Amino acid sequence: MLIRRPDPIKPSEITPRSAYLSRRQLIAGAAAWGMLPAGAALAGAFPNLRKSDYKVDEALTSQKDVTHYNNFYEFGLDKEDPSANAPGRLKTRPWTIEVGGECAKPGTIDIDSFLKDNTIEERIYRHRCVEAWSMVIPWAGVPLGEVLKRFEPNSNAKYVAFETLMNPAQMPGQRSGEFTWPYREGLRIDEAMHPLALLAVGLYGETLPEQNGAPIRLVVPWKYGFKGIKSIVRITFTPTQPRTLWNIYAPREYGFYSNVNPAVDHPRWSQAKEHRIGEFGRRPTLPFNGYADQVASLYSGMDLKQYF
Ligand SMILES: Nc1nc2c(c(=O)[nH]1)N[C@H]1C(S)=C(S)[C@@H](COP(=O)(O)O)O[C@H]1N2
Ligand SMILES: [Mo]
Repeated sequence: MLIRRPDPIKPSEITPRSAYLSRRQLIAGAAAWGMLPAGAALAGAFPNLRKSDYKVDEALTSQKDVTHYNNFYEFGLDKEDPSANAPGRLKTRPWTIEVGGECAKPGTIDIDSFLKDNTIEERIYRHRCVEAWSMVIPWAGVPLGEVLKRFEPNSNAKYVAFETLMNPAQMPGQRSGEFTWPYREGLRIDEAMHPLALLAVGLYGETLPEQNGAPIRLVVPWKYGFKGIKSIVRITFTPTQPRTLWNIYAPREYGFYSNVNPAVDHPRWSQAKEHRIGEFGRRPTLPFNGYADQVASLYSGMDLKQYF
């Protein structure tokens, strides 16, 4: 994120939604007919995946780009590093999230029970990185607020803090002292409870690849991509605004709110336009990444230049 290099723009094909859906249905159908060994072939599928009304009428970014053009600094600084380094290194089982802090029922989320016990929704969201590139991604996940409510946050819970796994043996990037590890992020409690905020466990109908934050990560589509913390192991309800990795590293460049805002430039580059990966040229960036109708009221009365 901090290092600006020219975009390696590859002419990438767009996978039409119909193509990947039919592929998934083919796999499911084949498995149902006993033509595939149970388990393995279906390990990535969600038998309970439910289509949702959360979608955008824009071409999906190809599955190849979504899974090979990533930011996950625990596995290297280049866009190709996470797909090269995370699979095989990041151990995603067993996996739990510890939930605590200002709540009546602190507890643990076990990823396998979570996948069984929740309805997994497909949601097609715009994804706008602070570096001025963007994608359209079909996520699979569960609304964050529904999950948080089960732990009964109390009236001191003004914010929610998130942490990524801390494990330098699995995550070579954490051996560098450049950043304050583990990766940390946070939301105001009303942002966390907003129905658009998603805990994602998959994309393109398949289990989340390691490089995209397996087994469970945050997606907040009206904010810059770095708010979407990957491979979460801890969620804490807090009375005060949590520190975040990027805000600690460069507070002038990365604020706590980080709402997508074409009118507030990054100190080193414009945020007015974005490069949609797989397309030529640049398209204008929309306020709140196109979700203003749903979320602008969360910030009424706030000076968004000050609270960037
Ligand atoms: N733990 C962790 N989470 C992270 C990051 C990271 O380096 N480490 N990068 C962030 C940034 S800058 C972006 S743009 C998104 C990228 O998500 P994607 O690779 O699935 O597109 O993840 C965010 N979450
Ligand atoms: Mo990003």
